[in-house]
Amino acid sequence: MEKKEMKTLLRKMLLIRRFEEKAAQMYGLRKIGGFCHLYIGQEAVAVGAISALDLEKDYVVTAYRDHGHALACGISPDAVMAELFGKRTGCSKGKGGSMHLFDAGLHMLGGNGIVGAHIPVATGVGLSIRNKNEDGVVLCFFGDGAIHQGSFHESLNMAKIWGLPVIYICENNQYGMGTDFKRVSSVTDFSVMGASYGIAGKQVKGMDAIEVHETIRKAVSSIRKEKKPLFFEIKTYRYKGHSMSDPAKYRTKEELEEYKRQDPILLLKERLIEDKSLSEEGYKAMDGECKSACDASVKFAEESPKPGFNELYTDIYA
Ligand SMILES: Cc1ncc(C[n+]2csc(CCOP(=O)(O)OP(=O)(O)O)c2C)c(N)n1
Ligand SMILES: [Mg+2]
Repeated sequence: MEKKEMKTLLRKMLLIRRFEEKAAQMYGLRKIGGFCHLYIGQEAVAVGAISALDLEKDYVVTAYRDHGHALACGISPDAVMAELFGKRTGCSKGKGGSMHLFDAGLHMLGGNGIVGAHIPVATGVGLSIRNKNEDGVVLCFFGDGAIHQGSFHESLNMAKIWGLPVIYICENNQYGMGTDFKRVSSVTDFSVMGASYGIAGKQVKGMDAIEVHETIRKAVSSIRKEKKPLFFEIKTYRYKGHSMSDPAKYRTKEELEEYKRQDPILLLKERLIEDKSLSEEGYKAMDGECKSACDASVKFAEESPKPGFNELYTDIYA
């Protein structure tokens, strides 16, 4: 990968990190209602994978921990923050909130609150691509808690028999709401989970944005030719609780510190500094720009209008 591309990955991860810190602060100030699941620690997964797509023709579908995926798809920090604030200028017109970020134009098809329920939706997008004879690929992200849902297994079977261009990505951050995945899974190596459907799987180091990017880039180009689903377990870790109301007492401080030492932003920053593609000052400037963009997104959200009452009856699917 070229140095310029590596810097782009670093910048995107930093933007997500600073955005999430700001969102946490705004949640504490009660500017954000409802649920709010932060992505801090997992940035390399969304950034590495989504940067391997061509969003003119490819699609992203994800679960409720979706701020990082939305930003990685190119939804602006303004539109995401305004959505968290429930404002009319939000990417879902302020009617979706944190778990339902969406932008059809940017091919980011949500943001879904029900564990595992979006896996068949992503499979359906794959079917649509196949039926229209298009060239796109769907990235479907879900958690280690979702992999035991029937929807995952039914989807993989259909994707295989119909030859659908879907890459299923389990972001294994080691926990469901508070349960260690090893306590609730018959296997601890999820990469074997596609085997009974004839779908190849692989474990990927999710703290390394470049490794994630290279893996998904190769997968995308193979799917464009071969039209068959693939499955990856990307090992990652969330630094914060499951949602804002979780003090995360089910894990040790030592475990958390161990993962922070492999922080995806730190790793890539050090790599770029080591080979002299980035200076400490250059990094600080990049960080400053990301912080300013997130500060500006708060101002934008604060100043934006709330949806009007007439909005109660628009965009209703019935
Ligand atoms: C069908 C369903 N059951 C239960 C819940 C409540 N719930 C919300 S998140 C969650 C844990 C999911 O964990 P995982 O898939 O690992 O995702 P992560 O939060 O780690 O990103 C549960 C049980 C839900 N939203 N939907
Ligand atoms: Mg999880």
